[in-house]
Amino acid sequence: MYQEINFDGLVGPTHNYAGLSVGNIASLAHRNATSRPKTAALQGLKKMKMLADLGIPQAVLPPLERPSIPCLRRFGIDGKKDADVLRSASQTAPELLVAASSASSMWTANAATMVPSCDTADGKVHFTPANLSSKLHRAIEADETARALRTIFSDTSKFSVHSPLEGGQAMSDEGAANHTRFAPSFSSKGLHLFVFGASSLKSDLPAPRKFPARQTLEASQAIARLHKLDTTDVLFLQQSNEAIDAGVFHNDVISVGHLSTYLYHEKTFQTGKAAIDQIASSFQGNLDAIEVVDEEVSLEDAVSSYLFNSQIVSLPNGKLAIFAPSECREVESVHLFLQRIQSCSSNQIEEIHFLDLKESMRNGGGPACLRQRVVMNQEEITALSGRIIIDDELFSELEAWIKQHYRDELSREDLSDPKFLEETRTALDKLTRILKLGNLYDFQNK
Ligand code: SUG
Repeated sequence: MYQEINFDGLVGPTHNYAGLSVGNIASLAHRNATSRPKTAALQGLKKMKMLADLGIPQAVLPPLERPSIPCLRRFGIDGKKDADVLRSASQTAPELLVAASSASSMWTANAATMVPSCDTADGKVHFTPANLSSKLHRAIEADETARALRTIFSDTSKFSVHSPLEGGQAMSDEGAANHTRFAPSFSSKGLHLFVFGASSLKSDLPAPRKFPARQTLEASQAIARLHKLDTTDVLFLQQSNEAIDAGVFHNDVISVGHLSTYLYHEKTFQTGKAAIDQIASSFQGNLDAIEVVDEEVSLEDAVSSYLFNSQIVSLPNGKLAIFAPSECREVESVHLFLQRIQSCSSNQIEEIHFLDLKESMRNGGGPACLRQRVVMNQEEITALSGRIIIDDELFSELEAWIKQHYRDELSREDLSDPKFLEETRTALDKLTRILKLGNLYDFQNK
């Protein structure tokens, strides 16, 4: 019996608004605003608790070490002590320091692409950490994410954690945000939909004009091969350029799939309805396709509310629930749409919950961005390392830890404060003890 566990990223102590993501409208709109790291982390943790309380399996992934002094050193910023490196970076390369301080690893939908063992030729669970090569602050996550995944999914007889794809921009990969597994049940073989924005090798495919496409076809194809998926269980479809130019920088900002259900905007794919027909005909089950037409919810409303970044999850009774950002209640067209699908008996959606994730949302990260879905059987779950499954006790410890170690507010200047560097390290060091992850971070291994 397989089940899906949501691995949410714990928001790190450096959560801030640096405006680093061109193409992500919320990120640019909040550039240099004062952030509230404590609130952000508590909002994320509350989401985990809410799902766990409803009987939906929930786990947590630790944040990465930020500011990343090793990263600054790799880019040539020297100093005897780490505080010297920080000072030198703030004086000579302030933009680099900001990139090296981003708490962006919270959006674990971008941590990796994962496929379960029931779908792979070698019977292993496969992960490829995303190289995130389209943005510097995200690209520097990849190797550390690989380390964290190898620490937790450490049993190599069951889990295969690949290295992030090499090849830079041509192999640009953003992980599960552009990947959906459809299956009649968690235990049955799935259909893997890989959505890409552009191709690095085929010149005849259209590309967006205003904003960059973050996923290439070639990266998606490489992952499908590495994960030993059957070619008949794989589909590669191009995201609509119009959507990317409207701020849909990942496919999970315009569609969300879960088991047999697919909630999508009519402008999701470059080939429109033909793409949906392809999914339906390749799927070994009945696809419950819920289309949202532009007339009902415009692309603009979809992007500002993050409707499609809702999580769809299975409740213990087998019915589905939607966890939507609270912004969906504020955008009238979206709220009306949600009320309509909840009252409609032709779909499996029984409950709709709203989540206050405003701190993450201001950086363009909604509920679904904050989680990596991992489908595993019982043996694989038992083989996990660390203490990462959310229960009442772990929740309380993490809550107390956040309250003790996080700042209420953070601004750009705080990132160059050596005291802040120490604070984050004290916090992360303690976190590895709570989560029983050993010395995960570079600063612990010096
Ligand atoms: O990569 N924002 C993230 C948001 C990621 C959302 N993830 C998914 N859709 N799955 C990004 O654009 C903003 C950071 C800043 O500006 O400070 C940022 O990185």
